Amino acid sequence: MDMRPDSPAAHKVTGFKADITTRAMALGFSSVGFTNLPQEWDAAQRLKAFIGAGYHGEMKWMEETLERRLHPQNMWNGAKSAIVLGFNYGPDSDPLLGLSERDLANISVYARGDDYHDVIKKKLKQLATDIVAAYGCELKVFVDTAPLMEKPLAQLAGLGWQGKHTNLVSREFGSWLFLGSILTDMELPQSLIERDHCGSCRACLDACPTDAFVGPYQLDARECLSYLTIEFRGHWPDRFRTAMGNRVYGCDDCLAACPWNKFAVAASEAKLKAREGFNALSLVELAQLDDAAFRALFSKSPIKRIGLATFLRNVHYAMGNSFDDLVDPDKIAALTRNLSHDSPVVRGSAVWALSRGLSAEDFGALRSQHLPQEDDPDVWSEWSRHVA
Ligand code: B12
Ligand code: SF4
Ligand code: SF4
Repeated sequence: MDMRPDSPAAHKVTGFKADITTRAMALGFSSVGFTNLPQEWDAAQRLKAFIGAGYHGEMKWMEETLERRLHPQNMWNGAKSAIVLGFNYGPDSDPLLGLSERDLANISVYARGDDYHDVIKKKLKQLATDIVAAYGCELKVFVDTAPLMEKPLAQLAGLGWQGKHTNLVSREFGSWLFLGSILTDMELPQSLIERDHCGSCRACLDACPTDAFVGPYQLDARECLSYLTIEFRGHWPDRFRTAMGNRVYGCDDCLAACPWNKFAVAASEAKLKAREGFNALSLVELAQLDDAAFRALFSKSPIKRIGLATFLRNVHYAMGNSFDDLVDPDKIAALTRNLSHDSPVVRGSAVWALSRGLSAEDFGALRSQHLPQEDDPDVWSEWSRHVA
């Protein structure tokens, strides 16, 4: 495309920025920025270091797609610029309020409504269709799941900066922006790049319940509750089980600690608002879900993606943290039933929770009943290490 300043294409492109912003806002996006694709960027070296240190844990897909992740043009050679979009999902009340309600499940803000991948992808595709119709360019749409480093790209496009908690912070929306990107073969004028406004603050680093930050701007995902509850399928080390409290899906503590949230506003997209009751789901009721009930309750929710067994594991660990002096017989009954579940991780987590809720005598009786039939070595050792 001829991009000299007086060429028709250049006029078209200048108009494009205003036009695309208007169209994006009409679809519900909260912020829009434009960036040329850099020749080289620090993000590539940092991603390599992150993977090299093993901080991605069991997210093998990050390793397998490393080459493509390193630069947006590795995804599409013809890409010249990116349009980066932010979508506000700000909570309508204090997101950490539910953490003291130990009998209830705390679900992170991003998962209290419909799956944002579906909501945003639909809007991005609509925007892309409009752009192609108006400008005849080529483009590709990405949200979250593609091997594209969305946070550094969003920073280049002026949407905010990567804070010490590693997420993009916006001066207008605080920590609560989902990101989506469109790569295009047009060369678009660069938006003003946002600088880092963290200063000497370290509120997010200090707020982390598992101490998952290696340092400012660096997260060891293996220690992050978001990774442990959503991405990791196995049994957890004990220290994370107790630190998780009642966070059964994702975690918001570092996001919520950010002082820039004072400018945040509640999400206006109805599909992203918390569903009725999702701020107060009972752990004991969740522990009784079977596959069909799980699918029905979390239909269209991102929670459905992790499957029943992983979800029950999280619920059991939270139940293990919920016992007080008055042991609830319904809890004990639900956990005891799940000792016969098909999934070893469900059985193992039920053993751990029961070890924290039952007297040594009652736990010992259950152990004598179940241990002889247990054929999974991890569940076996879970029983064995809680000997009275
Ligand atoms: C893998 C992943 C995760 C992993 C790893 C998180 C992480 N920080 O990387 C896990 C499962 C833990 C996770 C958790 C969450 N995620 Co996530 N995740 C991703 C994903 C798919 C890739 C991110 C990635 O490439 N990580 C690799 C590492 C290398 O990236 P990084 O931490 O950003 O590394 C940078 C910094 O460390 C920095 N850096 C390193 N050293 C230094 C030193 C200095 C001085 C400086 C300045 C910088 C610096 O440079 C690196 C490159 O930019 C993106 C979607 C995407 N395609 O980009 C979503 C994404 C980042 N996740 C998102 C969300 C919402 C979350 C959660 C909030 C969900 C929740 N409530 O539970 C948590 C937040 C946890 C946290 N504190 O990060 C959003 C974030 C939106 C935003 N405003 O930034 C994204 C962008 C998805 C989306 N499309 O909206 N996630
Ligand atoms: S999401 Fe939670 S566990 Fe993960 S880094 Fe932030 S505060 Fe720590
Ligand atoms: S809490 Fe402080 S250090 Fe963390 S991202 Fe926000 S401003 Fe930066």
